[in-house]
Amino acid sequence: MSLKISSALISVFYKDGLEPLVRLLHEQNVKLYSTGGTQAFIEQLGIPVTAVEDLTGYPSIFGGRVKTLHPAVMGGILYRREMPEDLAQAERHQIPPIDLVIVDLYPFEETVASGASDEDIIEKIDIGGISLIRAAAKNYNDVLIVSSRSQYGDVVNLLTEKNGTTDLADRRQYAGKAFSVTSQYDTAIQAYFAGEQAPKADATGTVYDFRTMPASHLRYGENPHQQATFYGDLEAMFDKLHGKELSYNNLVDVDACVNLIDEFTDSDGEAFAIIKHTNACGIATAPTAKEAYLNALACDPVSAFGGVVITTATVDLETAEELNKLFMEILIAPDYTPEALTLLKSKKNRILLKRNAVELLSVMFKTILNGVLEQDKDNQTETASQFTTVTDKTPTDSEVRALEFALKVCKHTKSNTIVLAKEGQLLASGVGQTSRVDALRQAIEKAHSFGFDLNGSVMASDAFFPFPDCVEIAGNAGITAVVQPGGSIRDQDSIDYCNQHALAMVTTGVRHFKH
Ligand code: 93A
Repeated sequence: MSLKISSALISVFYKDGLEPLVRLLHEQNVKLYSTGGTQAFIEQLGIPVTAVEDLTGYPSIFGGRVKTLHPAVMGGILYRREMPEDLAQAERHQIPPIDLVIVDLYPFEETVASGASDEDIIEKIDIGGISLIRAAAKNYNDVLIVSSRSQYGDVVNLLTEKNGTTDLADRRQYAGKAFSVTSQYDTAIQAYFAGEQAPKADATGTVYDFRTMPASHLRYGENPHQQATFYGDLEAMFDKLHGKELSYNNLVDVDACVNLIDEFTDSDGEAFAIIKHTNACGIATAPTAKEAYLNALACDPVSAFGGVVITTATVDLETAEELNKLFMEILIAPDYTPEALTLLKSKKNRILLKRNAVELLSVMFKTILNGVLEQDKDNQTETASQFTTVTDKTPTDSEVRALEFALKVCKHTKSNTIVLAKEGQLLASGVGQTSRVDALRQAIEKAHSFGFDLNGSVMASDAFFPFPDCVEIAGNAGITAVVQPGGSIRDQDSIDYCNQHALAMVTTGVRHFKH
């Protein structure tokens, strides 16, 4: 049911970002109630606001421990608007309705992390705010709950679009978010009391709890005898325009595609990548989508069969005509022209995804032994300004661009890896080898088998060279520039070889293992 918001209670710890929402509510004639600090903030914006004390008839007491914990507040949120008994009681006790509750809780975790005293930490256990959130979320039938400052922007958009009204589906969605906020908050308090470290929040303050994420059961896991579930919001990430259900292995490859392609920006032109078993078997950048695709495909047209393809470009008809010749599992693009889409839909099982601008998780999890490993994603990419030339020969501008390109691909390829490239095109890579020499040999052999001349090409290595063997093999194959992290005690042996054979080498100081 669509409801107009007529009154709101605002009680927030951090006031930043609140102004646009308060201004919008004021414009939409919403009556505002607020607690001390928030009230002062709203007043200095020149917007009328009623103190919550005027609603309760009580001052804030016990050092602010009891501000909003009062039947007039809880009742105004919780009474059922469609129930005659509740309406009569609200009237008898003179309890006005509160249709919108906006809370930003005391920063408990931040206070713990700051090393504050036990006394200060306990004072930051929010009681009233949590109760407001739970009450409003419980009564989502009548009330909208905004339970974190991270939601202000979305709520402004919602209320602007719907002119100050909300639908039941909106309110239920925000109620779900609210219980996620309260459960994470309580988990942090529980962890504090148990003397444990609370689960780490990422930059957006999100603590990942799979139980609070939408779950989709997959047909099976990596193999048909394994059961599998995806936790997360796939529908937000992609619009599926065509094709069958995404499988477990599809999702793993889609993830690899997305992370790789995000290394490329508008300044690279259009980018196309073809992924097989999480590794790129083709990737290229070029001024046009078609050219980028053909160059990516040329890298290894054999492996490309049945691959997952991603691009930064809107897929147009001439590119779609080329793509249509390849048997691929999935194509991911920011958009498709209508003619391209019609053509690509001609293959029944081909999955076509339109990618939306949704943030990826900034952390990674992996189950091991009897626990879970968590780490930040490898979000660092070194470009020319972080390259240190360690050889007599300095790479040419074109080689530098090729080294930057190779390093981006290398970062997203299974270790041990060696990536061979020229400007804007992967020539070959050796992936997931137990020795770097094997990776290089594999790459050279592959490049030759697909007709590439490696003279003047460049090489990137995910980790340093413990011996000069790799640069020797590379030099013999015609490779002229190398990027690697550096840091081996035998670095000088590799550098000496490069100097004797006119190779350029740059180091980055950063290793990019991917296991
Ligand atoms: O100490 S409390 O648990 N007692 C309350 O009754 C109460 N009501 C709201 N803290 C309470 N709040 C919290 O106050 C809110 O969650 C918010 O973080 C903060 C806003 O206070 P002010 O508007 O005075 O800055």
